[in-house]
Amino acid sequence: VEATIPEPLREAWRKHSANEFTNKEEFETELVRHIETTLARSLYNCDELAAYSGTALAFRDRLIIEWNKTQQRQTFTDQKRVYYLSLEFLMGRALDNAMLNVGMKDAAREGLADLGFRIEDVINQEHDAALGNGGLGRLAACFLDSMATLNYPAWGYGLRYRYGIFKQEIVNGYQVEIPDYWLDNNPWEFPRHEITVDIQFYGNVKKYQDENGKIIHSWEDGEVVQATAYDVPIPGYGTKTTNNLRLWSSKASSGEFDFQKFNAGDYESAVADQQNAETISAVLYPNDNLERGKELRLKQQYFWCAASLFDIVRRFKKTKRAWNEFPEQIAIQLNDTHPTLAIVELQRILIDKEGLEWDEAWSIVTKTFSYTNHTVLPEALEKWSVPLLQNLLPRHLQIIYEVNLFFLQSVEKRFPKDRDILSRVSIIEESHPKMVRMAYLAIIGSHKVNGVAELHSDLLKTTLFKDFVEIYGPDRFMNVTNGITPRRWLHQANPRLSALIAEKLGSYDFLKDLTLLDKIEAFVDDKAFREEWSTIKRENKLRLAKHIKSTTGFDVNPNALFDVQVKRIHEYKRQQLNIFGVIHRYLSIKAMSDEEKKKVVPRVSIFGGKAAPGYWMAKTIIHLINKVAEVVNKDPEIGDLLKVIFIEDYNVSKAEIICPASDISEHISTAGTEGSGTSNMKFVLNGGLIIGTCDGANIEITREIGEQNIFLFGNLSEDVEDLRHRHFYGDFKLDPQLERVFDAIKSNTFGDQGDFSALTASIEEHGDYYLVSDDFNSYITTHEMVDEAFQNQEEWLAKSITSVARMGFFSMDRVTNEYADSIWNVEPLPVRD
Ligand code: KOT
Repeated sequence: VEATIPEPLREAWRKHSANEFTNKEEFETELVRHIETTLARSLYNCDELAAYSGTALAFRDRLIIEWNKTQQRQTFTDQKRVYYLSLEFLMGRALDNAMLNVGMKDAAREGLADLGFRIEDVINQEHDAALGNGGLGRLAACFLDSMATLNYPAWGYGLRYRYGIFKQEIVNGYQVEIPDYWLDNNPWEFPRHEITVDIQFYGNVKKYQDENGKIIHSWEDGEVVQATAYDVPIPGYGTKTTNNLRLWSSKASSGEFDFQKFNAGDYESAVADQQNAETISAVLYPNDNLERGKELRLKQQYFWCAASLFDIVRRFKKTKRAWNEFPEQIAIQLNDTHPTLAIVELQRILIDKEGLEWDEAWSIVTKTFSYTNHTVLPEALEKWSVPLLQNLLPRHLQIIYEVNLFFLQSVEKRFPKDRDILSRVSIIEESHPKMVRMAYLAIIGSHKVNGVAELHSDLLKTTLFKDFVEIYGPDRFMNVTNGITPRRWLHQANPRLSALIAEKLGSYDFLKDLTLLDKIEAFVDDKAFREEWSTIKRENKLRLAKHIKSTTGFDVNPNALFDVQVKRIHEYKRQQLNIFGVIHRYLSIKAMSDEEKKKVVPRVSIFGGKAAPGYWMAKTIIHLINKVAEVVNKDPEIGDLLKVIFIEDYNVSKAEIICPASDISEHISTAGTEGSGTSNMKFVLNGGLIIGTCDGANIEITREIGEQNIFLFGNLSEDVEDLRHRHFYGDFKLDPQLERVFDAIKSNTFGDQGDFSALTASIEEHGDYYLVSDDFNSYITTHEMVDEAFQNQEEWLAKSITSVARMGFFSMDRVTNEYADSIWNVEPLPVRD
């Protein structure tokens, strides 16, 4: 294509093509130009928000220049690309990240200062892009950052929700949800009104025979909704590569609205159709680790999969390659089962639209797709009812049945004597109504399936997917332990620590190769280094204390041990264990003499996280935390020894303040329930110690940093089933210390005990599924060890430094390279100048 454009034309374009600012002066010129022209403001009415918009526009120009070059290079080189399909991308803010990635933050800081602004205030104007719930969506965002940084030709595909995850307010101790409308003046997206796809729903399937006697399936009638592309540039760190995140937005197919209906006087129904179509991409489902089988969710999934697949196939067809080259050009990663319909959609395109034979098509499909499982929790495993699919996607249901038939036939051939295996592994669960098991469909339609931490992947192989390991052999199943991007989670969140490390290592190279961190272990006894390290932690604690003061009005003592648990609220993550532990501590302090109190290590227990709006038990836990905070924080017998803080509306930008400020953080899920966890990694990378169960990635963190540097407690995963079984048969005795906590709750110490009875009953009366009582003693004892360890600040500091030094393994770059090598088979493609 490149060669077909005449040289004079190319020369003219080259001569006039946009230039990037390269220093402070040029940045200021661009900033003022955007403020005065794009924004129509001036020196006299430029507030911080306008300064933010201007700065964002200036950096956006830079990203777009790089984005164009990257996309051209990827198109002309025509090398294999990765498509990462995720219903969630929890990006957080973009400006700070863009400044750091292009290496111009210092220039921007000085330039903004010249023009009368503080860079921190400007950065703080940005609204988080919060198109995700928690770990799964944040992992997708870290993938994008690493894929760009490592120069992989890669695109993300997602939905452009009008409303991201709700904003959380705490009113009288209860969570209240506020819609998160985030799209006004979002400079980071580019509407591509010319890139649209019509997506069909409902209707019915007609069968024909063509002139050669071949059976043709035609999906007819139904409704059509239009998908429009919105592109978000994703800059890599220290590279020109700028990848693309394409988000789809829905609207009625006929454009504005149906003019026929409108002219016929049916204005209301014309507008209603429009609104109906727009509903598809209106709102992110606010459930983490929970699937509820709602029709609108299924519509979202198909809308997004079909638009993305159409786009990918359209791009492939332009290359004029043969279909069997499709898997050599394209790798599609499924972020959990949410995009599983993409497998069915590709098969449909290949056989119904492109006329391939079933087997040839299916071979292309399975070579193209791979699937990541993130959870073993039964309530999170997606199943769609057959009647729902029949109605919404009739042709897809036929294909699913066909895939299942061929699959079961092959299983029967291999295991002729095993009667039960067929019903166990069937994609269709024979329930009422029948259900489609999406995880099974995803396994059967992929060439690789991975879990997200060693324990999690082992559990998949020995429990959930055991039969499939028998059927396909162990090679289809693998582990890739999660990671985090050191750019955002060290450099951006903790600039001073990053600078200290860079000073010792001689460069910022560790941000691109995190294993280089191991070199700081040599400074563990260096006095000046240690002092600087602890000063930085203190500064970070002060920054958080300031945030707490401004949002809650409470003063917290920066010398106290900051004990943090921030993540989605879920029974399996056991914030209830934490707050019961806090109550235990409160009761213990109250029972102390003045003399005994002098020995207490002051604590600030910090909680944060959202509960799914329909998850009552999670909301009850939030309520209890806030009620305990009310009582404890104003109890004169307690003073500074214990404070309980609930940080409202925990999100990515708050995590950037919280993670660097913890002394200890809590990762205390019931063993065998957390897929990986990634906040554990963020805290350790920022020099915090952790208390955790032997679950998810905690186990591998322990292996890397050494068990003397982590506080592990609680029952092991292999004992969980047996304990639950015993509880079920009545073998349950409430831990006596927990009983004391429950007694306090029941005597209305924290407000009306009736508010919390479901929570205590789930433990005392309903089998304690999450083993709170079984782990309570071990938890309390381990916290006593934490107190003791904290009193020896010198040793604590050594643990902190050593742990950071050994965290290289948890870089998202390692993760991305593992996927690239063993799943996608793609190579980096650096951008030329
Ligand atoms: C499941 C259904 C709906 C929405 C989210 C999920 C979900 C989230 N399943 N697993 N996760 C988390 O994924 C993270 C990234 O791999 C893990 O670190 C974490 O342990 C999972 O709970």
